[in-house]
Amino acid sequence: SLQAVIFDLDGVIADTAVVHRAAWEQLAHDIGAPFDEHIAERMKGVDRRGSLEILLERAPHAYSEREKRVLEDRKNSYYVAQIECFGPDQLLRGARSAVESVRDAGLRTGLASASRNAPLLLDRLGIAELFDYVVDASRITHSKPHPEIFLAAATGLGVAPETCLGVEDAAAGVDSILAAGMRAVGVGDATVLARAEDILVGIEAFDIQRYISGQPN
Ligand code: B16
Ligand code: MG
Repeated sequence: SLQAVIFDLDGVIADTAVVHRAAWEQLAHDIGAPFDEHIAERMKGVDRRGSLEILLERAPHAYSEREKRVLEDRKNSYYVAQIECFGPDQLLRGARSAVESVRDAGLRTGLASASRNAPLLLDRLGIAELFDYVVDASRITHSKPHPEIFLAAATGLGVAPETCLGVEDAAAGVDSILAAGMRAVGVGDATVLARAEDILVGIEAFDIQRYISGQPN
């Protein structure tokens, strides 16, 4: 039976997917690399270096390891400048009550964000105390869609992966949840998240009772 729900952060709880995207788009502009919808979608849920590699696939020239680190830092500075002025208003509608409903149902709550800025963001949003366990992204070696981050969340919560439900807005994230042997709920575009057992238009539509009583479709 269901014991825990593990949430993604960017694009599920906080309205930051657009902020990451804008920061990458600015960096693309800086270095003269193309940027479009398809590239932005592929970057979702993927860690900082993985996202940079996607951007550099079509960059005008190759970059050394040292140069890549400079580019990552620059993107991060664009991102952090935006989230530093975040507050509870930047929670996606219904996010706080979704996490609270899981706790009220007697289940454990975890956070599996690839973002090394997650602790700062949780603090700014005022929801850090709602999670029983937050994965430290800096200790994860394989980016989503690898299952490592969701498995680390289950371990941290002290529950078996098959008793967990993961909630994600990115295709790479849904694949990571499924590869971890968990049930997956997608938030957002049904065509992108087709492999999830359930797809919600937004976290506002999250109803924990559906997953406690109902069997996967
Ligand atoms: P940072 P999530 C992911 O967070 C974002 O979706 C992705 O766009 C970002 O590149 C990644 O975190 C790393 O973020 O550069 O802040 O460490 O969706 O897993 O919560
Ligand atoms: Mg996300």
